[in-house]
Amino acid sequence: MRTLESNALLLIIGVSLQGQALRQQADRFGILVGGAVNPDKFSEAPYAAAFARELNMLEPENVMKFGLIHPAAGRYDFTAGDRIVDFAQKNGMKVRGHTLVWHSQVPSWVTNGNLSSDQLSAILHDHISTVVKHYAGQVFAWDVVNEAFSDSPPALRSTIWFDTPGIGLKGPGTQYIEQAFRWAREADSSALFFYNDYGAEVVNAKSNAIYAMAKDFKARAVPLDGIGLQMHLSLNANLARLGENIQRFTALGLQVHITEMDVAVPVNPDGTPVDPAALQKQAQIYHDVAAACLQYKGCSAIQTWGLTDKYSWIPGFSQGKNGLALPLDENYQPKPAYDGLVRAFESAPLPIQPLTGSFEVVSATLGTTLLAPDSLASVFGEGLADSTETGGVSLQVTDSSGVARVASLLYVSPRQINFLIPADTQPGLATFTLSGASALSGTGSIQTVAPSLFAANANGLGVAAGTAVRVALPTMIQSPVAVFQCGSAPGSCAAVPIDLGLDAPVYLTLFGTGIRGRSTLDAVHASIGGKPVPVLFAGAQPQFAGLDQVNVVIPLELRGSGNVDIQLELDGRVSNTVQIAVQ
Ligand code: 9MR
Repeated sequence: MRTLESNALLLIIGVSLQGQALRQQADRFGILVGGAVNPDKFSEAPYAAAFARELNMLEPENVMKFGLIHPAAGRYDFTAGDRIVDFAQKNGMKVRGHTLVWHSQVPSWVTNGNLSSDQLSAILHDHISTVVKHYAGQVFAWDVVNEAFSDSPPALRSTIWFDTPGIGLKGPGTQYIEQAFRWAREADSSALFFYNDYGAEVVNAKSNAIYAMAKDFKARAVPLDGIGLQMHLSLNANLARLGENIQRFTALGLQVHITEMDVAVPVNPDGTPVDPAALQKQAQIYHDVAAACLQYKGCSAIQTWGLTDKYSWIPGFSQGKNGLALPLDENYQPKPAYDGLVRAFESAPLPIQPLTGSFEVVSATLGTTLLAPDSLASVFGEGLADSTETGGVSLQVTDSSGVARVASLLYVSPRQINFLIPADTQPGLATFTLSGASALSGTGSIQTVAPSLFAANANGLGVAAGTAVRVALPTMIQSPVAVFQCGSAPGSCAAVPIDLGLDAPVYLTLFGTGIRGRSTLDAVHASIGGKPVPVLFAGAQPQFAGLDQVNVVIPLELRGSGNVDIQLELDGRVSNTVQIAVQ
């Protein structure tokens, strides 16, 4: 059992996020942060180091595309893809596969082969089947179909796979896409299969068309697991309806991955930004995209199309007009865009995960089986957010008379919630119901107990029962001192002598539970060595929720009593006894 002391420590632990790489930030949220990679660059040490340090996911920028992985009829080349898988496995990263069905990078043996629909169908089936099977268990998610919709008005793009001549499924609508997903599922029963596109990031005509397809696929159990939002953006990106778009796809039970993010910056011939504020604007866009994703549990990956400005498709594609699109600069140094991502992670509320494992309610102070009104209790399990924020979790205690009360939560960590059992909870069996991402409940037996003083537990460990404060009249108050000292060895707690030699009373501040909210000062009595002593205060310890404090005076006539028992009494119930040494 955790002692109050360890709970107290937990209460003050703060988590410093300074200096964490993106992947550590992402791990806190259980999401993936990835980058498109070129395995030819692994030999460049800073490249490999930056990818391994920052990311927990890799996606081949090109090497798993049809033209490279299946360059001739009946010939597959997995070498480059396998190097990515190998690098990822060595560095604890996942691999996202890209892409099985796309109109671009189709090799000439397919495009110029004068192939019939039947032949194309057989080729595509074999392609999907062979590639997905090769990477089964190594590639956790695939862009099965890429960019199948044209832009405006959104319609199925005319491609070799759809209608020129197509695989024989050009109507109605998305049937050829459906077929590709079914072939993928046939090849791997556990990978996640995505539809990936650009220009469909926010709610617009194109994303509406994709949404309609996704809804139809879900309704008919076509094996579609997610939507990739590519996120090739400019500085003018309008992201106002990004969250809404992510929301509607995740509401279908689909995952959303941000798959290819970059933000192109117009550059001068010398490579500097045309707009001096461009990198800050870019940082805000990176922030806003990550923040939108982090808002939705189903948005489970944020990936950039590359990682460093040294290698990016943007300058070539724009004939040098744009560049600087990625989070690290050409020297692998973080740019404002990188800080924008970090800022999004740092300011997003952590998701509340359901507790897994046992739901065990234990008293934090009184012993494992005894739960008392107004005392501190804990729930232990796995999976709660790594946060001292209690927002999002609530705990209700329904007592034996059926009355439900909300407990005050003092602390929520990945494995522990500390809370106060509400003061009016009636004795008997109570049900504790935790609500967060999902509801969990357990039971515990509530008993009204005598006040309890903290002392060493049976192992000699624990928290001292009190501190003594000597008041030298008329005004001087000395610093409090512990009246117990407990070592780490069993039974090593000893009372620290309290010297009553001076002509001034000693106030003893006792800590425990079972007082607050259930008594008035008059109802609390204390005795030292069997003799009643004045009680000056009994109530909540103001700085520590859940802890009670009782202040008593050690009268001067107890001088020289030696080891004596101190005990509290409330409503006829007496506390445990703790020894002090009065000299
Ligand atoms: O970044 C890729 C570039 O190196 C290739 O030449 C290009 C054409 O195959 O593809 C680029 O990646 C694209 C991705 O596969 C699909 N979405 C758009 C990406 C940028 O064009």
